[in-house]
Amino acid sequence: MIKGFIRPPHLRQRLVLTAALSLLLLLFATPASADPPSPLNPFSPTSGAIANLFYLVLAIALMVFVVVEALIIISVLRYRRRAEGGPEPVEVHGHTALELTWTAIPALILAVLFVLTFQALQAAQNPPGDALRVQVVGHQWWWQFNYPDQGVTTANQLVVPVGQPILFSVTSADVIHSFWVPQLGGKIDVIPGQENTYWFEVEEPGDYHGQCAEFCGLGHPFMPIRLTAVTEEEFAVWVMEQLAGSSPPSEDLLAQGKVIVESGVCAVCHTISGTLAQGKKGPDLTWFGRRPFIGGILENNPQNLALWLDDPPAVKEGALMPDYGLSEEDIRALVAYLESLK
Ligand code: HEC
Ligand SMILES: [Cu+2]
Repeated sequence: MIKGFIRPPHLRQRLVLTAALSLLLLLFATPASADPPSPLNPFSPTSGAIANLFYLVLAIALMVFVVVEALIIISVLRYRRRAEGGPEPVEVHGHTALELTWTAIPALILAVLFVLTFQALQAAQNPPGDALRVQVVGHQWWWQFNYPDQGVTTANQLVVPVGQPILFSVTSADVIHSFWVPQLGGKIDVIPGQENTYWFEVEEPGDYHGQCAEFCGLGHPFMPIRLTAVTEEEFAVWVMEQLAGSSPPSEDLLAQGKVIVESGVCAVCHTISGTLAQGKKGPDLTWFGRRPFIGGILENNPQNLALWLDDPPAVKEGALMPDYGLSEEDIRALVAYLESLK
């Protein structure tokens, strides 16, 4: 045996190590920067309530951590073996007061957290007063948004006014998804055959990023939610723009594109209001030319649209719009027509 080689570390070394590790843990527990769409950077009263709950739980956990660690360190120091052959330590069995205390305190903490969590959940479900209604339908792998009171339908892109509660009723056309815009509210399950409701209110204009938060198949990572919050006036203008009839294309190319869409190749799945295309399986294309993204992931411009029409699953893995082997001429006509819908 190599004497003194595998010696238990000194008490002071052990303390330094413990302190260093604790510091490291604290570093990791520090909230990340405000840049990513973090639930800890809330812009809605409901997400604010969730963030506050998180900080409360964190504070309580830190207090428990400090008290428990302090007791451990004090015990280690105070009751360490001081000398070889000292007296045996006294063995203690049961301590009613202590046991009652360490049962009562956690029970109390849990009871308080239960009540506060329940209140936050209730508040997130029932909007105060007048709310804008939005129906969310999850599809593999895109979002359908209906505004029943405005008669507007969009895909992947949500536009909402600031300072007004928005009441979402959420369901799915196929599998289970989860609707989540982290800075605005908690996750809500998107379940076929069931309607879940919840609300949030956006406090500041801007773009907010969300994402399907329940694995729903191949295209799951490409199921973003683009939410733009605008002023009440801008929202009214947006609704009017959505409702204004689409002007019939005059040029030959546009007309040709429209014919292809209406002939049934596209019409079985897509709706373009004011035309014969009334399919419901794919996104509504009525104002496709105004939409910033194709499939929610690709910038909407003629080049990208041509790429999409040429082979949708090549652009977005798993997309449920097949490659129709369209000719170059057909694609040109379709791009002209679809991009003119604005
Ligand atoms: C079998 C049904 C089906 C048919 C037929 C179909 N599509 Fe699609 N289309 C879809 C689905 C589903 C999506 C959504 C794919 C995704 O984002 O995952 C889509 C998406 C699109 C988009 C992007 C929409 C958006 O808002 O991002 C365009 C543009 C489009 N289709 C055009 C066409 C055209 C033009 C035709 C006819 C040549 C056509 N589609 C035929 C099902 C179909
Ligand atoms: Cu999904």
